[in-house]
Amino acid sequence: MPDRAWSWAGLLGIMAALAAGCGGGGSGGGDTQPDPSPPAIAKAPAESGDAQTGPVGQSLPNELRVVVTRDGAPQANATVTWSTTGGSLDPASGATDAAGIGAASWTLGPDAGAQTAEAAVQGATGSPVSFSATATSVGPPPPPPPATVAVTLGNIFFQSNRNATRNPAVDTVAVNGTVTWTWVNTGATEHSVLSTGSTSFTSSTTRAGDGTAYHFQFTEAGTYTYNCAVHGNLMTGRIVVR
Ligand SMILES: [Cu+2]
Repeated sequence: MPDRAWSWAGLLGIMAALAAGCGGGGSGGGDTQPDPSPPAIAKAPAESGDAQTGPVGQSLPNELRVVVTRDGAPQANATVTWSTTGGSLDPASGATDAAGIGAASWTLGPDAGAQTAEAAVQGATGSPVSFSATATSVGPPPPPPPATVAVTLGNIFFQSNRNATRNPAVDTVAVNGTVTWTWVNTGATEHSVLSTGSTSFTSSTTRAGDGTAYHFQFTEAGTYTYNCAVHGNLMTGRIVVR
């Protein structure tokens, strides 16, 4: 990376020049210049990123921002060191821009509650600047939908075996999961599972017979509605695949 190498060389040069300047001022003879004022660091006046709230272990939406000045003027290329008791800051150390702004992205640590981060500039008035954030705990992820779902087909209804919803019977199944409709106490009455939605699946034939079953594997996420070819919207159901 030639760019990076050049930039490090430049930084070292600036640091060497500063060191030489200090030494010269101290040991020099007659015409001493007044010591330069120390730099000052403070939270950026706008959008400092202080007091954000976010889930533990995740990056806060806004960067933390400080402004470094000297005698009231923005100081570019000041090295800001970022630290936190939990989590991480990116970058751990960075230079201020032309407006004197230094910024870092804060990924919160694993513990819920108040967390703090600091920005420091060596020798600067007001250093370190302290930021706070509130980390919220993350609940367990919702359980995945089941891989198999059973629906009872009766006279004259569809009913979810899982949650007892009926006309419509509403079920959720995992992608690649299988739904089984079983004819229960239907006697000689014919029924079917007829796909009716714009996202469709393969309908069953129209048939009678207790214990008859129809299976369909849903390989694509979506919402699938159905009714019965014989009884229409007198018996309905819906399958959500996700
Ligand atoms: Cu029917």
